[in-house]
Amino acid sequence: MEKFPKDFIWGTATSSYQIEGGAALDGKGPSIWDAFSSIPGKIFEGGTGDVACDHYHKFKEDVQLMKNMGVKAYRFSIAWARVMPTGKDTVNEKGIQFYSDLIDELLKADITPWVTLYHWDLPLALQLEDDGWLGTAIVDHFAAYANLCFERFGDRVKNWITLNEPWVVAILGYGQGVFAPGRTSNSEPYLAAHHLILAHAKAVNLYRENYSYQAGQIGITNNCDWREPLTDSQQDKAAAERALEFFLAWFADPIYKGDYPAVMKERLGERLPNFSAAEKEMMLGTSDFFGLNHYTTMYAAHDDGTGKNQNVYGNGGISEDQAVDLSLDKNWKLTNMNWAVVPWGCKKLLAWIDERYGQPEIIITENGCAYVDELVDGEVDDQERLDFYKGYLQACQQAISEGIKLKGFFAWSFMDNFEWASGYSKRFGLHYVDFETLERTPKKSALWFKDAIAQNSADV
Ligand code: GBH
Repeated sequence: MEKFPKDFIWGTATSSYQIEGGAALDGKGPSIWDAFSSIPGKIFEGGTGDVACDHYHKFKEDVQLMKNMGVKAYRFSIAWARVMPTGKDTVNEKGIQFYSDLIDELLKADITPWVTLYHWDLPLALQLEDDGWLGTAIVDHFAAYANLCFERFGDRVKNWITLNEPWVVAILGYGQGVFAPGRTSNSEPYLAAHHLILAHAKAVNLYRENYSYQAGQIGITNNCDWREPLTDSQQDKAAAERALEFFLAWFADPIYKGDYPAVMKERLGERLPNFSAAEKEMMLGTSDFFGLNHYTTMYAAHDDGTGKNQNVYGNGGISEDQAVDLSLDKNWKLTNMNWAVVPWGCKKLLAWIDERYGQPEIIITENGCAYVDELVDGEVDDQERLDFYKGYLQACQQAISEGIKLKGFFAWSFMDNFEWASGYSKRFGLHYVDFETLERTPKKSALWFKDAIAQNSADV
């Protein structure tokens, strides 16, 4: 049986708005997701995160369920507006207390906390007063908020992730408008992304300068789906490479190489902001590990202008900027999100990162799938999810055996939750949540994980 390295980090992940509820409790301020989900038509069947999984009240039970699974690490996010209701200045001590109690509960259960500072729930006040990620003020506000978290939690939290998936914030929030704050533009995504990267870099610099005594590590999590050339033609190979650059290198190049990819500069002209020399220096090397969220794969072909496949299958960012046509293979199995299950794409992406960024330590901070799960006689037989994880974890194992420095894997998600624009209609969890009673039940995949973790292998 093929084993993972001894110290492999087996974890599971969630985010604040998707699970906590308590949207206006104990002094929490509103976030852009509270506002966005209150607008009719934005969320499937009008779902909101007002209650979600009520993790705010049930966190002890949830930690116990994690402990039952034997996970070594738990990745969660802090709701900025819970600890700073207006996003700046005033601190909400009750909000601090909630996360402090959660951290203590995890440590008591021998589970290492991995904390994401920003998983999309920006304090609404910062959107209204400072234009959210479009304004420059956000960089300092984010750093001050990060500072508060390091100061209050850094004695116990040693693993920090500044931002979750800035690509999603920029493209879905400011390009396509399907996520908060719901704006549509072909230039704002590049501006928002610019401030996201600078905010990340400033927070990391601050952590390293002021909190080195805490002896923790800090990084960023980017998301990327694999892009496989549709044919062997030079044009399609170049299209796939370009698609990956517009997807992942957009955010990773500034951090690992000090600037945006050349292809983005060429194609975007003045819609892509410039970094000053001082900013480049501030950004360079600001990730102690390469955080990666990976879900799926698509074929990429050169878009010859006829746009035959263009955007039919999904979202490739602002596709006209890339001149890439995306498509799926008819033989690929699809999840309930219509995302294709292609484990070898995961391995190829890991190899691409390994090569382009000089063998960084990589952590898969999210991987998972939605299926139509049903609770029958107290059990959920989600064999498809189990097969999905088996496939992706075996691909991870192969990558490691080829020398790629993959250090950990967090399953998305610990439990079914508020799936953004899809509301409560998509289930990604290892635990089933009945959204009427809020009762949690481990799915078959959670039980499989328990064995996999115990044996430190995907071949169980
Ligand atoms: C993650 O993002 C989020 O971090 C998490 O909060 C969320 O619950 C989870 O995914 C599940 O959705 O639309 O066909 O072009 C996932 C990022 C980016 C992965 C887009 C899939 C698109 C396939 N996603 N990608 S398609």
